[in-house]
Amino acid sequence: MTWFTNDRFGMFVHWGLYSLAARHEWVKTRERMTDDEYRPYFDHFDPDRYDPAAWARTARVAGMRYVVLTTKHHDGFCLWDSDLTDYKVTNTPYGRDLVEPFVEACRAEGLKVGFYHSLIDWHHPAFPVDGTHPQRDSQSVPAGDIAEYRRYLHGQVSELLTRYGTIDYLFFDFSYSTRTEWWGGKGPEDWGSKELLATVRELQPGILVNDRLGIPGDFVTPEQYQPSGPLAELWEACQTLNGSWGYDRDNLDYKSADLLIRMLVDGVSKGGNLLLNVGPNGRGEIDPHAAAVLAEIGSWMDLHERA
Ligand code: FUL
Repeated sequence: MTWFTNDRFGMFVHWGLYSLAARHEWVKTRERMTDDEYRPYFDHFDPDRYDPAAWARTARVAGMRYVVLTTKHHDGFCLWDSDLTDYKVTNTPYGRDLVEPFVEACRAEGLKVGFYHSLIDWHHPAFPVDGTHPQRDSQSVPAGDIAEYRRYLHGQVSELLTRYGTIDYLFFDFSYSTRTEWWGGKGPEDWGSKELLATVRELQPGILVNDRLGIPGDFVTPEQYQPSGPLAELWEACQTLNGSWGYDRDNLDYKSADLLIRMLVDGVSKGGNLLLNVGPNGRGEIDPHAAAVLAEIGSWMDLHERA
């Protein structure tokens, strides 16, 4: 854990089909879209401006020391060439694995590599419809098969942890240890959390794993708030620049660099990390507002950071 508590500041990257919709990463479920309605984003996914070296440079210059990419978000779209689904980048017009160049670019900048991976999946037919699902109000949804989905989930995590060398960090999303009505009650036994975590540790002995499998992990993840004091566990606040994780074109409600620096200092003073999000657009670029805020943070870090 030494690197994690030393480095303190990371970049979260939410990027996927929803970046083309450009109005929040939950757009499919917020607007109750069917697979067919969501399909155009897949058919047009062709990020010609994807330049992971530029992302990694932006992160490093901002003073960030690790980067965490959404390999699959809740919409189920996979940014790598998974053998277990057709719903992946290599079947879009872009046609190439996006994760490998991302990992290489991070390493080239001396950054640690993290993956975010959604437990929830709004595309896989075996995933039982729950309160988060776009088809939650539909009268005729198939029951799903959680055991089959669990095999898929475990298989995909194994792919991610065996194809790209050392992976330093894994952010699963999300489970509650207590069952709640609104989202349908999936918990650690549905995900096979214990077995999954054991596999993760076997495949990547040095990896740090978050707490959202619904069982204890290595660190906890306050989301969009700063804890009021030090916590008993290792912790990392994840924060957005403008309230949205996925690219949200018309949302210009950006936090100032001043506020974000205060949040970083506040967290570090309480023993925590800051994972600050960017949502690149559908062409793969970090938009100018986000880039400007990060550059300003970088100037401050350059003056005040101590190795
Ligand atoms: C949440 C997700 O539902 C959001 O879309 C985002 O990925 C955030 C970091 O975690 O639980």
